[in-house]
Amino acid sequence: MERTLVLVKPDAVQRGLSGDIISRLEGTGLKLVALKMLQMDREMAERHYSIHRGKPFFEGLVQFITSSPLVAAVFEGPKAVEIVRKVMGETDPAQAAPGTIRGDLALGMRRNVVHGSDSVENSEQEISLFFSPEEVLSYERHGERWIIES
Ligand code: IDP
Ligand code: MG
Repeated sequence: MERTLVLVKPDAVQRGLSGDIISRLEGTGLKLVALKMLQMDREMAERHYSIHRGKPFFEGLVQFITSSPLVAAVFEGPKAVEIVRKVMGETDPAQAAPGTIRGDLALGMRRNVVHGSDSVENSEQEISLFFSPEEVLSYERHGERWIIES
């Protein structure tokens, strides 16, 4: 089953929006299979955002993401990557549709409250940076057949 990494970024934790963001994603029917709070260090941030190394916003991004604790989560389900990206909205909150997390809760490009993996290939690598295999749980959910079509 497809899995994706979600980060509730430091701005959202500081603003008390962690529960709202996790709740919006749970509401889709995707299954929450891992959750923790941590503060990223520079090495971890540079690894997580390695594809952006050399871009003008890279340094500011690393400083921001390491500035305060964040919440990391893994969601699982069919098309998990695509669905989380859709609920998050566009990277620039000014372009993000109303009803999306960024459209409703953010104003600025850097302080855009949430991260979600952008592809299935990247998601597995991103998950392994934040969680050991034992921390990503496998469990039966009550009422699964009302959520996932067979
Ligand atoms: P994504 O988070 O929607 O996948 P990416 O292009 O992967 O967007 O960029 C990673 C993060 O870097 C964004 O979420 C945002 O916080 C930050 N970022 C991207 N572009 C800019 C920019 O032009 N200025 C400032 N920050 C940016
Ligand atoms: Mg990205």
